[in-house]
Formats: sequence, C-alpha cells, structure tokens
Amino acid sequence: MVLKLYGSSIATCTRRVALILHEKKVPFELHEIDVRGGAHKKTDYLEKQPFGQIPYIDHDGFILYESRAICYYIASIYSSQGTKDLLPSDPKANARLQQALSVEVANFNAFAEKAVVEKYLRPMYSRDYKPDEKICSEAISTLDAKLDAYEKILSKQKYLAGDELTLADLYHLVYGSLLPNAGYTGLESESRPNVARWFKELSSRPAWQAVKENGFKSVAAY
Ligand SMILES: N[C@@H](CCC(=O)N[C@@H](CS)C(=O)NCC(=O)O)C(=O)O
Repeated sequence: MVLKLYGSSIATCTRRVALILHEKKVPFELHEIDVRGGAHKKTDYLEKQPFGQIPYIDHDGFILYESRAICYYIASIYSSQGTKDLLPSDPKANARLQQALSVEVANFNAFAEKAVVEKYLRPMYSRDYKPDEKICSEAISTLDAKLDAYEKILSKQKYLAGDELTLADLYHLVYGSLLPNAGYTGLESESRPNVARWFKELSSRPAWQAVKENGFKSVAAY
C-alpha cells in the first residue's frame, strides 16, 4: 500500500518529510489535514498523533509521528533507492550523523524556527499579530553566532556529518529557506563562504525544488 502522509503541503514539518520522500524516490499520498478548521485536534486524529500536530504517516498500518523520526524511518527502510547514504550504517559515520542531527535541533532549528515563527508565520496566519522584535532579534543573534561554528566545521568537510550528504544537512532547508522572510540572510553571507556554499548546494536539490514554497502534491509513482 502506498505510504500515506497526513499533514499540510504548506507546513514546515510536513515539508521536511516530503523532502526526504522525494530524495528517496518513494511514492506517497498526501492527505491534507484542515489545520485551520482544527481537524488535528479531533478525537480520531489524536488517536494517531496524541499531541494534535501534523504530520504523521501510515505505512501499511504502521503509524509514526514526529517529522525527524519519520524521515529516519524512510531513509532506513528505503536505504537502497534514491539518494544513497543519507543514513550511514558504519558505527562511526552513524555516530557523526547523530552528532549532526543534535546540532541541527539544538544549535540551528531552535533559533531559526523561533525567528521565523515570530516574524513571519504568525503574522501570516493572523494579520493582527504584532511580532515581538526582541524574541526575534535574540534568536537571530544567537543563530548568527552558532553559524560561526558551522563555518569551522564546513571549512574542513563538505557536509555537517562528514563528506557525504545526510539527513542532518537536508533538515536545515525547512526553516533555513524561510530565514530571509524573518529578515536574516546569514546563510548566504560571503563572510561565511563555506556555510554559503553548503546552503546554496542544498537549496538547489531537485527534491527541495519539488516541495518548497507553495505546496506540493502526492507522487503516485517514481
Ligand atoms: N516536533 C514535531 C512538531 C510538529 C509541529 O510543530 N507541527 C505544526 C505544524 S509545522 C503543527 O501541527 N501546528 C499546529 C499545532 O501545534 O496545533 C514534528 O517535527 O513533527
């Protein structure tokens, strides 16, 4: 049975999963959840995702939520197709991947998401919302300092976990691509040439082109 992705084509975490499905060339059905209408807070939805959030997947009856866990599962069971080595099995390479995955969550996403949500997503969904500039500028300045460490890492290796592309690199696209909407262009800055080189290459990947911006659709076959 084709993998079912329950979420929203314009939501960040759903896009993260769709990105990896495209990288791995996995056909999927997108089931749009009416978030504005509160469908993700209804009893039947909570049976599948107890926190009332999107996305989750149904893969032949196997239900899984948390976008990064879903991506890990997809990369693991479809290891031999699409983009290879997103999930290295060698213990040391996998440990480096775990390190990079933690870096993305703790040192990048925590601040990028905060700034993007405050300055861009909340005002977009609620026209009366006035962003808290302090929250945003604190998140951006912390992120900016963290990117100096990224520059050091990426001056010695091509990607965050080594010289091969992994899930950890790809996860940065979701909020990284929205940072200019929060007024921050530090991922493109010439002052950090290796970060700029890395993010430009990620941004040009066909899988990202398929899911970025204004929504994406089910993919019936590859
Ligand atoms: N850690 C979760 C976060 C999921 C999440 O925050 N989803 C948002 C959309 S991107 C959502 O469902 N928001 C509506 C709500 O929380 O009520 C994941 O990665 O799947």
